[in-house]
Amino acid sequence: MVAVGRRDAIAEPWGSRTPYGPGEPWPVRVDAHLAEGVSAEQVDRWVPSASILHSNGDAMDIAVKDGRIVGVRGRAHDRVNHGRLGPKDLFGWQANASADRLTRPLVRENGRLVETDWDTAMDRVVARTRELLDEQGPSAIGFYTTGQLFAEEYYTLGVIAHGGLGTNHVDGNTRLCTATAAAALKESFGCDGQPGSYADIDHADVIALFGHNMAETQSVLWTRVLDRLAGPRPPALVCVDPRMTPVARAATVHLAPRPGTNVALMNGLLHEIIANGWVDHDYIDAHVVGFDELSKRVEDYPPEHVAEICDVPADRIREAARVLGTAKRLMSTVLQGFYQSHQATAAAVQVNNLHLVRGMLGRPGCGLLQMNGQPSAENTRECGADGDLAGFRNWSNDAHVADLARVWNVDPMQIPHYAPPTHAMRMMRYAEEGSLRMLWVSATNPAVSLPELSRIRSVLSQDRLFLVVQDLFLTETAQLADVVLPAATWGEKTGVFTNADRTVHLSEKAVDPPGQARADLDIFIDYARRLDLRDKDGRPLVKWHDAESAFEAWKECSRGRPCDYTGLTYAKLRERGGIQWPCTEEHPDGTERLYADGAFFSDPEYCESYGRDLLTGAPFEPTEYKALNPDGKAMLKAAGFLEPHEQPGEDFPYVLITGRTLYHFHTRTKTGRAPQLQAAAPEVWVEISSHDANAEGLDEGDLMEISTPRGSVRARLRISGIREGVLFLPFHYGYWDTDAGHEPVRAGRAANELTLTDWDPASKQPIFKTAAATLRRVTGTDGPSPAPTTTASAPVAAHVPATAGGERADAEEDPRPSGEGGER
Ligand SMILES: Nc1nc2c(c(=O)[nH]1)N[C@H]1C(S)=C(S)[C@@H](COP(=O)(O)OP(=O)(O)OC[C@H]3O[C@@H](n4cnc5c(=O)[nH]c(N)nc54)[C@H](O)[C@@H]3O)O[C@H]1N2
Ligand SMILES: Nc1nc2c(c(=O)[nH]1)N[C@H]1C(S)=C(S)[C@@H](COP(=O)(O)OP(=O)(O)OC[C@H]3O[C@@H](n4cnc5c(=O)[nH]c(N)nc54)[C@H](O)[C@@H]3O)O[C@H]1N2
Ligand SMILES: [Mo]
Repeated sequence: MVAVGRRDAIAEPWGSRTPYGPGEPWPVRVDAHLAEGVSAEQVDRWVPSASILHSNGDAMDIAVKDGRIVGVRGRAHDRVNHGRLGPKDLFGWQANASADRLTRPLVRENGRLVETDWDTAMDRVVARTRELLDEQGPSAIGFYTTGQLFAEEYYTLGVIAHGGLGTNHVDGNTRLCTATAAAALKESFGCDGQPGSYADIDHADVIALFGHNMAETQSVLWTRVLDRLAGPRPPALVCVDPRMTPVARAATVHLAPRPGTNVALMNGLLHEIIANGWVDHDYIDAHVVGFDELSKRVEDYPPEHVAEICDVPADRIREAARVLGTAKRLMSTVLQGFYQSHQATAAAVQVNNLHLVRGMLGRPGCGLLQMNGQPSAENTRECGADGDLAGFRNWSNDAHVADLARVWNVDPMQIPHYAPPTHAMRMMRYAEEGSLRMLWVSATNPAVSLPELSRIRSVLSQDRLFLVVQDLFLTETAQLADVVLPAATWGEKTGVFTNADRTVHLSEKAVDPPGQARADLDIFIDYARRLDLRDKDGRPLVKWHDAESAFEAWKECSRGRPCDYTGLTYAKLRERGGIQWPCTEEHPDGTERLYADGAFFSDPEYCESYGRDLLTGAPFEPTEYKALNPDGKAMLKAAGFLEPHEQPGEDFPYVLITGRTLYHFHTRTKTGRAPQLQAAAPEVWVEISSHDANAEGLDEGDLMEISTPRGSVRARLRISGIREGVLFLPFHYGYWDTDAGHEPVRAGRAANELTLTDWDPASKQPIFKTAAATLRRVTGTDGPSPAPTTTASAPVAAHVPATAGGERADAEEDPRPSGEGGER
């Protein structure tokens, strides 16, 4: 019998190895952490859920004792994690019970936010909505939501905004996150939806990660990769990232390009693959259009030329191309190193092209994941809360609009489709200019997460903008609001959400929310009722009253569409754990891989989008699409490389990139309140290469000021394995310090003080990962910087103490496959 192990889950985030070979099932290992002094026997109930602090969808049971959450345990039999949990999964839940949760609505009186009751707060929101509808029409009102609510909530919000008010100004922070994933999938396959499956890791002989630090951002998925690497016949690993991430350290080939040159690099790889004939012509002939154009375009990108653009050795490009080109089962993932960098969609599409020219789709091991980041970003997109039409319907296809109008029982003209949905950055512009007068922000913290914060602060704090913020805490954004609505969160409400490989999990209410906090779904439904929104027969527009009835409504809307949920029920999800869409009567167990039969969702009458010009972003007309792709095949789309807009020069000699660390989630409203996580990465830092540190005479721990044309930030220096000429800042640290009980720290700490207002023309995703910057020393070092040592920020110097969590970070590892996973 195998022994139950324990680990310090901060010091050993990925835990111990359970090696396995190609085609074998990934062994179970059930991870758990319970509050100090609580044992598993003392737990009253285990409530099924999944992690909400990344897109991986790690299935877990929430431990409840005396009406409080006291810990979590991985679910052994769930397809996603086979029981494993990462550091944020294990410790993040503690934020729920934080003493500073919002417990009552707040309204602004004489410039100050004061507590009030729900009637007063909601009546203010409704009164302002009515005034604006009367005076200016629906375009005065915008909704800015998230990738962290549940599908039922997005669907309801989409119905209210599109079908009820009729505004086109609806978007999510998914615009900052996975707009490019959606855009790239639409370009290549005519529709959103991840083709691959996490189980492709079990079968692949080559795994390629493009701008994706999976070790830190989907830590359990990385555990799966590590277990393959530790087993017989391990896969080769290709990593494209300018930092020495844990992925880069484990890679067979690591390409560290100059930031913003992904398109050139991808074209170089495709050049080699096509030139060497590593191409599946039968697959292309049967299922793909556009090969001639692509071949011609990449002719201009021989390795020597690409080596110059990207500053990567030509031979390493050849080596990577050989690994990718000769793979028998290639799995690829793409994330923010592509999506938030220059030419985002054009670059991400080249990864799709790689899979299409090699015929690597729809078979075990041939997974393609244009990853999501947030736990429910897929739902924001499929339910239409990012402005797209619900059910991946096509806003420029009148038949799709009419069909949605039928589902909602409204007039098709009620649903705005005169222009592409307004993207978040455009909404900010409209607010700045004064045409947008009310903005309802739910579950996102734009005063920290949007680029160029000095501008965002001034937009959001204008008197003429009526700002509603729905959150758990009095965040930097909530501080600027006219009305603050206290929300319930994960563990306190019920709903489904869908991870990056289309796995749907049910997350059930385990405990009551604090004070008067309410589920986001209840808040949206209440708004619709108070506004008295009606369908065309005079019946209430929103016909559901709780999570399960909302889910049933969403299922009907998804019927017949690619993201078909009609085969799912709460009862089935409760019994079985995660199931992948499409799930229908015909496919009751869900669908592991899309496009297994080479049939795509790209038929002109069915597709979600007619695509865009990758360089200008101009939407294509239906006629252009039909001419290009009359038979609904997959589409290869070529793109030339363009130089990034903001280049380093004399005054700003470095390229600044921003991103994440393993222990924190975004603006830290949750992880900053979990003691183990906060202690592991307590303060902001800046990374530099040892070459640049030596050249500038800088030491580990020096206090630096980093500046761009937009502003400056102070941070302690970490000398790391990052490439020369590049600086990295984590974007987690806003200007309110959770540790210090919400006393304002200082404005100059958030990475987004420095980033620029610029976005990808096709996906409209802001560019967080290329800006020109400079730095100067403010004071010398009095010890190492606070950056973790276990991650991409690992120090070059030997004297930095290793990051560890101690006793309070103790987690159990139970390798018995029969370990209670809470199901079956
Ligand atoms: N621990 C943790 N996990 C998370 C989150 C979190 O906040 N914390 N957030 C979740 C969310 S919403 C998201 S979107 C994902 C994001 O997950 P990732 O995309 O993996 O995370 P990032 O750190 O934003 O960026 C990944 C890498 O891009 C590299 N990069 C920067 N510029 C370039 C470039 O021009 N080219 C290339 N090739 N690479 C570049 C950076 O060096 C960085 O290592 O993580 C999810 N998981
Ligand atoms: N410089 C830079 N900026 C970036 C990025 C980067 O890499 N670099 N990454 C971008 C990306 S990919 C993302 S996803 C964004 C993330 O940016 P944000 O969305 O702004 O970050 P979060 O801290 O996750 O904010 C979520 C908010 O929702 C609240 N919340 C949590 N659960 C609930 C709930 O159930 N209901 C309600 N009503 N509220 C809830 C939390 O308290 C928190 O305030 O940042 C983007 N900004
Ligand atoms: Mo994200």
